[in-house]
Amino acid sequence: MFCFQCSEASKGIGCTTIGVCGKKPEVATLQDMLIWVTKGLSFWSLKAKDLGIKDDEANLFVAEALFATITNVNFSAERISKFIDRAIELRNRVREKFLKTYEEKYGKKFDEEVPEAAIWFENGGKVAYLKKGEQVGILSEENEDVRSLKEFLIYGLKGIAAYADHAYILKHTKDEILYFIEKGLVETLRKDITADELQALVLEAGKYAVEVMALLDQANTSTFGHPEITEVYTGTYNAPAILVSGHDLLDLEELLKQTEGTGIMIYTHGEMLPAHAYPKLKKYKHLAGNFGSAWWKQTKEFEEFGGAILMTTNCLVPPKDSYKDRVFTTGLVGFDGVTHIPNRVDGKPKDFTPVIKKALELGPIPERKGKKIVIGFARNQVEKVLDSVLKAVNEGKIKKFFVMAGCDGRAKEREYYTEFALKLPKDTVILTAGCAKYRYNMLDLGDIDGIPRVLDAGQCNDSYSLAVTALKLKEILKVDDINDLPIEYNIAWYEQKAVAVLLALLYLGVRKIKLGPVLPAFLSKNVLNVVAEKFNISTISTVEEDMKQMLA
Ligand code: SF4
Ligand code: SF3
Repeated sequence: MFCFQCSEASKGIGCTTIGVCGKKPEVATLQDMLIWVTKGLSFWSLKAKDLGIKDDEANLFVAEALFATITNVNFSAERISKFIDRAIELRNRVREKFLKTYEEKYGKKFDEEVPEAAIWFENGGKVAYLKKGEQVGILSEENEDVRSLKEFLIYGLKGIAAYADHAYILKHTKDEILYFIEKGLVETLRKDITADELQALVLEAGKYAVEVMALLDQANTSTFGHPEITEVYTGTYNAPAILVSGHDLLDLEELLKQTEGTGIMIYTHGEMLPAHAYPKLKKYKHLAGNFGSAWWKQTKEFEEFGGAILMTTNCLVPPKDSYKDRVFTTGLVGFDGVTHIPNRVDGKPKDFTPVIKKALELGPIPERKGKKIVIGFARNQVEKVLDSVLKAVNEGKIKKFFVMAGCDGRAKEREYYTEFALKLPKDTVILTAGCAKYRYNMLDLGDIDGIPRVLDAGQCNDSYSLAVTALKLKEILKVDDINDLPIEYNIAWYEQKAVAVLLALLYLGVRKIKLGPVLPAFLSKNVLNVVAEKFNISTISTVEEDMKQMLA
């Protein structure tokens, strides 16, 4: 195996024997294979599009397949193997439709050369996939810089795909986004593609990252209402309980409906925390609070929790045997030996009965005292308090904003973010989104004239909200360049959704971003130089040094 898609890539180079995340070589190889056949499917989808043929199921599947390969989503060899079966099935379906229409239209058979990924097939299922997967992985591209750019593009596409899938689940789609994902994938099959062409595609991915986050924002807010400033309790009550993690708000809503009146309390974990701020979700009295913190602490926190646990998306850590039987996966998440809640059929809600039964069987969890934290500062809510924010800026009470969005992770270096937040002068405000917030959201950093010093916009995709806020400030303060605003960017990344968020910020013209805790292993030296020079991106050093620089 060779994988270097996340910030934990072994030795800063790549995981080769087993993933630091726990991904086994077999799964890594099958994921490589899945990406490859998905490129083949995308090839025919784009060809078909040129002839006016559209296969919505196939286009969406491309996004789902990419999402399934994001770090900490799916560790199941069986499930990934089934995804490959399906990719080949859909690929052949779209191909046949195309070939038939082509012949009808031109009166001759289609005879252009096609990439191997578009036609490969061998009997043998998983065994054959593993054999082929060995040949089509990341290292099959020999040129280091081209490889770097191809993977940079694919990781951006993975993030875009995940957000597109989230939006789709809430019935919001945009064909252009799905077709761009396919275009990007197909381009990476080209042996003759130049670094310049790839660079242009990486930047174009930023445009679609903005679009998809806007689409998801629209999907979330039109379905669940605009997030409101909300106090969330972080303790637990003495009652049966289910802890819900991941990013899928519809899963949470359906579970809330199905547990009403059962006496079960529902808690959020990790990236599900922002759910408490949505009017249509917070109305459920048994959405009782937030338990624990960021994803990487789940081996400790899931064990302690005592109730049933539902993982709706990333980040799943391979569960320990001590609590594995209380964990359930759904959507694209998978782990062999963990019960999976199947997808919706015919528009009917998912059936969470096994999770509910488990929670009741486990009985009441212990009562624990917790503090309250304030969330819900997405764009709409910020707009409402913008006058007081501007007043504080004009009176010099707020000197600077620090966007500290992104991911959290287990690396020791990430203690930097807690220290950074603690040491920031009292006249600064942190704007956050994503699970990076758990490094400082319980610190009691106080407020400035009633404006909390940590404004939490929501999940990682709600970084879009932060960008909208920045653009709004640019307009009000009549500033020509977004980089002239008193905003500094200190972004933490872990997985590929954060790559999409980064590309979105670059597309919006944000420069001088600090990216940590480490620079991506997938950026070759040359590519890194170009990125650093063009966008003025650098990595973090010490808290003191960075703060001095950013406050100057
Ligand atoms: Fe390693 Fe990250 Fe890939 Fe997991 S996802 S195998 S930790 S690089
Ligand atoms: Fe966190 Fe996985 Fe990235 Fe949505 S839950 S931000 S790491």
